[in-house]
Amino acid sequence: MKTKVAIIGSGPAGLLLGQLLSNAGIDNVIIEAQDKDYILGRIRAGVLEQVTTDLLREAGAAERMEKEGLVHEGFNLYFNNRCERIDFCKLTGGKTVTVYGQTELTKDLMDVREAGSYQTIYQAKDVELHNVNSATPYVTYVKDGVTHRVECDFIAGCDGFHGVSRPTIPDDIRKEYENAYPFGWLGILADVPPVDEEVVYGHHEDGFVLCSMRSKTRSRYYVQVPLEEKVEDWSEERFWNELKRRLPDELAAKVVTGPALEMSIAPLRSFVCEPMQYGSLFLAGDSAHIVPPTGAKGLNLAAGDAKRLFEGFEQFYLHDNRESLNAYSKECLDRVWKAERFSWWMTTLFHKLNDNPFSRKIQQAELEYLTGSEAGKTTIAENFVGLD
Ligand code: FAS
Ligand code: PHB
Repeated sequence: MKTKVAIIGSGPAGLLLGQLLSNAGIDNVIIEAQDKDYILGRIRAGVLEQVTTDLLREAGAAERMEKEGLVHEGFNLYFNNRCERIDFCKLTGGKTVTVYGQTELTKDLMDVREAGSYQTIYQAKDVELHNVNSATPYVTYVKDGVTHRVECDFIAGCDGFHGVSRPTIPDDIRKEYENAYPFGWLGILADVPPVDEEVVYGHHEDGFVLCSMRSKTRSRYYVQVPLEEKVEDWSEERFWNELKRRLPDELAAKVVTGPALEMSIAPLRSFVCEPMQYGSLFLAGDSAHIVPPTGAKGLNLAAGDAKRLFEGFEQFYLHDNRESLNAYSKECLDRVWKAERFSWWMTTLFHKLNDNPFSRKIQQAELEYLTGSEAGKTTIAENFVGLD
């Protein structure tokens, strides 16, 4: 098989890039290790920045998001037994976020791709990238016991943190930056009405708590747990009791409990790979960077990479200009590191970091200062909705 751009991975980064390329008539194929159901079964992000919703519209995949997505103008911070609302719409001159599950976004993009003529190869095993530092790279994979070869001009590594693309950049070229956190997020998805109309971030002496949603009838909650916790040790009842214990009384009283559609523990990690490109290989999304979900940035960073990489391919194929592709990594990393900072900062602000009482007093003082200052609230707001 021959194509212009071989995309590894059918998550948000790969699907968004694939749709933008397809709409511009630039030939591409997506090579994905799993099947559709597996991908759609992963419960992940929920908050979309305007850059992501605009990109969904540009890709022609925004119809359901427009109907079902919940536009939010603010969110709430609970600490020291009080609530502070951050009106990020007012503080950023009108910017909003949209609550719409990554699962739904992924499904919408898969549906649009299937309606078009560009191919996704699912359950591709033993994917390997070859000759990436040349003008004639190619990809091999095994499907149904047969080895296939895809000749291409470029490879887009959209295969997530555990994919094969990033390690294809030679060790002496690739520099990785990492910060691991000694805790994770235990999440539950349940068909119960959300406790509040907006997202709630809670700072409690026993750990972080997050109240989010997927619709007005489906809620997504998280509690911070030690890294060694096992999800099988958490019954639904234990989860609901711990969630309510960490919320202020007036909010806990409003929690509607119910059976879990899904429960899982996600580890928290900050990670950046530099550079995000090597020869004809370009990394986009989690293959290049990971943020702790406290800043709701992961999916949005992936969308930003897909948009910027598409612009590079568009310049190359439609205007015979390689400069934009050459600048991809530098321009993405500037945006990525600012999102890494905000995600790290929100994580250190809201989570129980250690047993030292001093740490908690500092966190409380910082939250008091930030929410008592127009400048403090503005910095939270402009980062949460996404920097220009
Ligand atoms: P993805 O990981 O989504 O997609 C990569 C794709 O590549 C997958 O389909 C995978 O099967 C495929 N693949 C992997 N290896 C391959 C190979 N060798 N060959 C072919 N295909 C291969 N972000 C938020 O903003 N908020 C959250 O609450 C949040 N929660 C998360 C919870 C978890 C458990 C995880 C892991 C991530 C979470 N994220 C969250 C971040 C998440 O939303 C990512 O940022 C987002 O999925 C990034 O999309 P992609 O870069 O497309 O990577
Ligand atoms: C979610 O709805 O899953 C969500 C919301 C905000 C975050 C992370 C996850 O910071």
